[in-house]
Amino acid sequence: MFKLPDLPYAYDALGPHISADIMELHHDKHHRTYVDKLNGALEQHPELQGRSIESLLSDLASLPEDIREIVRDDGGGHYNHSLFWQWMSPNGGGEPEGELKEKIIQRYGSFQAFVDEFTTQATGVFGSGWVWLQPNMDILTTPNQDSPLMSGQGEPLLGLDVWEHAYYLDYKNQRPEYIKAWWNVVSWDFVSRRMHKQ
Ligand code: MN3
Repeated sequence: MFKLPDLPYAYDALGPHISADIMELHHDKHHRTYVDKLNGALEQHPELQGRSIESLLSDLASLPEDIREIVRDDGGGHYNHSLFWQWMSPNGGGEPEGELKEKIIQRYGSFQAFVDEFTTQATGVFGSGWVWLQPNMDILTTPNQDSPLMSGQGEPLLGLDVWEHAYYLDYKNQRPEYIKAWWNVVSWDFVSRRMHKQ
């Protein structure tokens, strides 16, 4: 059975950029619902229990049809959010260092150019979805709770949730304001550790 991971910091730790109200709702309600629904689906298929979330999401086509969409949506939600909490930190913001910074500059010309491109793509996601930085330095977007993992594009180094539930309480419908604020809490340390893990 999958478990809701604890936040690695207090609900109010990301203020004023992201409020305690949002963090509590987003983690305790939204993420918990993904975990509960995923577990509910797997209860009907004991043979799948014990598989990692990465293994389930990277091979959706092999899953029984009756739970495939639930694993895609709620399993995707669990995987994405488990990472999302770690992609933010009260000590975040600023710029990456070392090899990660070099790779970004090599691809985008400057760190600011990368931020601008990522922001443009995040702003442009229609409806609910995510924007990602991949190990090959591509920026991708996905709808709903889809992950690049599902399309064989590997695990993302960095991701941003642009569902309205991620920002509506603080920023109403102003997604660009949320994205601007989010850069102040990005944990480049965690992004860098994921890059070196691969
Ligand atoms: Mn979310």
